[in-house]
Amino acid sequence: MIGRWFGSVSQRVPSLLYRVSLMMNPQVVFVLGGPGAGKGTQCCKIVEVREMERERTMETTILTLMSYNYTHLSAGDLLREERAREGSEFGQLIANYIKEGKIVPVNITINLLKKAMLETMEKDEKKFRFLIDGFPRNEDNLQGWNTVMDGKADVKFVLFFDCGNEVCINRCLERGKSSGRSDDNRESLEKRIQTYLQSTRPIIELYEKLGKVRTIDASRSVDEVFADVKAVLDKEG
Ligand code: UP5
Ligand code: MG
Repeated sequence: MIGRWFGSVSQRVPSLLYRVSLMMNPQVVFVLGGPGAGKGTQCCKIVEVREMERERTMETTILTLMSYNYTHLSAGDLLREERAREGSEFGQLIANYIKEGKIVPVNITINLLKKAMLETMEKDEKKFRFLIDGFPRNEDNLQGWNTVMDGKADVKFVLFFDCGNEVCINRCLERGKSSGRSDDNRESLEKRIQTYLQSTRPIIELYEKLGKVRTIDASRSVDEVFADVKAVLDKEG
């Protein structure tokens, strides 16, 4: 299906992995959780991880480098980039929605996500595994995904960072001292939490019923949370 997404790459001499990937849809993990639950932090760690396994033989030490080979796409980051893009017809709308903690209409978000996925795969055909961070956040998002991506990408599971509201708010307020984010203030955060509880939790519950949610207790330290994340990824592949 990747081949169906873009034609020009097929002109190159294909690697074995690329030839296999031609028969596969892009693989997607949705990463969900409240504002400040640590979605971005953990996704960065997943992308960065390079584990070194030592295998001692009689005379040599072989170092094996391993990585999960995911590309991190934060829907919020993509929207913030679009907000800042000169000439964007959606800049003001996105700014208003983010400040109010409301969910941007899906046609905007899905086009940004699809474009980012395509560009990633065009640059490197081996990159067809994506962590989609902060999406889908409501029914509208889910319908948009299903309409646009049906048959074009496979959702493997949902990584759910479960964290109490107060912890989430305090983390974002702390970050707000230096982040410059227009929504890292108490007023926006109260709204973001309400949106999360009313609109995003039902989406997580929906995936839960399908047996697709992997829940992580995200209230602990970054490293403790990441240990659980690794356990999930090692199991799921
Ligand atoms: N931190 C992280 N983990 C920690 C830990 N274990 N212990 C202690 N501190 C920890 O982390 C937040 C802060 O906490 C950081 O300072 C970090 O160091 C610390 P981060 O990893 O950034 O958390 P994250 O869950 O990513 O928080 P974020 O604020 O990004 O979550 P949101 O989901 O609210 O924000 P997002 O950028 O996804 O969306 C922003 C807005 O965009 C939305 O409110 C909405 O208006 C809009 N939007 C849409 O409309 N549609 C979309 O699809 C996506 C976004
Ligand atoms: Mg984030």
